[in-house]
Amino acid sequence: MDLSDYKVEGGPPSIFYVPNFISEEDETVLLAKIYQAPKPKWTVLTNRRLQNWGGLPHPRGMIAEKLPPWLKKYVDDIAELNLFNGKLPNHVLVNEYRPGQGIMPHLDGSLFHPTITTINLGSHSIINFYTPLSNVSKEVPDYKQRLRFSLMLEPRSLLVLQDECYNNYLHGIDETTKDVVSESVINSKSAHVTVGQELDRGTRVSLTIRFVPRTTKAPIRIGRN
Ligand SMILES: O=C(O)CCC(=O)C(=O)O
Repeated sequence: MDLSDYKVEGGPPSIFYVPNFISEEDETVLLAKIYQAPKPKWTVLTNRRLQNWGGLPHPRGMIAEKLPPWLKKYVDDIAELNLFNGKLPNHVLVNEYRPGQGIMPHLDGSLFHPTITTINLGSHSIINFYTPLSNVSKEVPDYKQRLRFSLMLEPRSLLVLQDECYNNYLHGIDETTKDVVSESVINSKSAHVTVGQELDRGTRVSLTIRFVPRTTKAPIRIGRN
């Protein structure tokens, strides 16, 4: 697959959106495996729940764990795209969002190589990108004003964000049960939606596949110097 065929124009470099990156069958298997994970594998937050696979990223290094074969298969597919400077992706964050849930605008930060790859499962979602906050020190951010562009994410699609898009733009997902496709959605054509279209959110599960450069074999004593 030549990722350059899937470049999204109209935003900062570099964004790639690949519809139908995985099949419906693969999606069913992945969702089944995720929901078969034992209950303690889930970290429950107020507005979503998540699973970490490959280890728990930490500033002092991630204690790397082997990825299970059902997940490794897709991590290997992503590895073939050569997005991590010759390194192989080693971490998968699974996020589950029920209708009405989302994630506050944020940057992913320095624990990761500056490339995010996300496989989307279940429901669609719309991810928004905002200008960074650094130049407006004490203001309470008005995210409506800071919105620069959005991307529609269909189930089974792959999203790749790199470079300026990773480093400079905050990304977030609104806590809503219904999305209305706006002019800000820069990939509407390739994601098969039109401006004004209303879409009810279902449960979306995302697999964020990344490379954590700093790994360690020794146990980390969290909270100690
Ligand atoms: O679910 C997504 O696509 C976004 C996840 C995300 O931004 C994160 O976990 O930091």
